[in-house]
Amino acid sequence: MKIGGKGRYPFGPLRERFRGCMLGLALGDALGVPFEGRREVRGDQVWRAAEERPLLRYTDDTHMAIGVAESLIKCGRFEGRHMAETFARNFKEEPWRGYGPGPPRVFEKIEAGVPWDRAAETIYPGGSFGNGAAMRVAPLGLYYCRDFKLLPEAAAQQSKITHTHPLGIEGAVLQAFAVALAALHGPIPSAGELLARLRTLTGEEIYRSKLEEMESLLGEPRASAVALRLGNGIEAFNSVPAAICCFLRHPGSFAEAVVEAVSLGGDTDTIAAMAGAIAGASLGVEKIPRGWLAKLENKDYLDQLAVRLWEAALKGADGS
Ligand code: AR6
Ligand code: MG
Repeated sequence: MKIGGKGRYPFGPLRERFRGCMLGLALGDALGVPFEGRREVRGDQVWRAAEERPLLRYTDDTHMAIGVAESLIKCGRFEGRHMAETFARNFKEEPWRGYGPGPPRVFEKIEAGVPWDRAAETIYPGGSFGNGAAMRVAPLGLYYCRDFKLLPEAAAQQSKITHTHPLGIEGAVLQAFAVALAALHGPIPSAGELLARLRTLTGEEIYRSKLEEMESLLGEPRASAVALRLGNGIEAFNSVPAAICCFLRHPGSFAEAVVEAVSLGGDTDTIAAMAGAIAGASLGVEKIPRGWLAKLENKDYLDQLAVRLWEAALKGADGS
């Protein structure tokens, strides 16, 4: 089947892939967070930490993805003001989730009445290029997975609530597309085809060159080469390519993709959240280790959100 082409709409499995994506994002986030800021992490350390921790608690990555899903379900489409207010309200309820420095300042402005598409402009010169818009975008990639015309614009607009720098926006668009393609096609037919499809979306040289570089990393035995050549930092251009690469290096194993994402070090929770969202969307919830899922904080709510998002996406697709 051609990646990105018009194809069948596999109703049953698609629901399981929506669930895999939401739960996979949260698990990647939770598994990565104990290692945030480390230079490199061994895979066995990640497995052991997952086993020893009684509760796998997530951070702002998942908390904001919840806001994206809640708003899409409620509105039946992307509505900037509603999503921005949802983010601000959720932040007020749980400000301790580990948010980056920029978003709380944006939420304050939104609460003070600044329009949702203006509030983030002045937080950083040129806008933020942090990975905060990419880390949360997966539910939107799911929701618009059949609509490749609306998807890039919706992904860019949701980014602008907090991240207006072109590099922050393009990272979110690429992550949304990777999730959408994974959800639509399930197990990917070919990494090269997926990368070629993503390359058509790039306007920024840094993403184009990193997507090109990725092909040569697929057979590379050392994970450390991924961090070295694609980056592992908080900037969108230093984390979105790394997350996509971890998925492509382990397209058949959710656990291996996520463990490798954590092992890169750096912004471990966010790279693993993004890799987990893509891997979960591709492989479905049944390929996520049960022992991890059983310990995930708020698992039932995340699962319900995924199913409601799937129902809302179907409704939209039918035009009803
Ligand atoms: N110039 C210089 N540095 C920048 C710029 C810029 N224009 N934009 C961003 N940065 P922020 P986020 C750097 O505050 O993207 C949580 O831990 C700057 O160092 O917009 O939502 C999550 O788990 C700034 O502090 O927040 C993610 O890991 C940083 O990028 C992360 O935070 C983050 O940008 C998401 O953060
Ligand atoms: Mg992070």
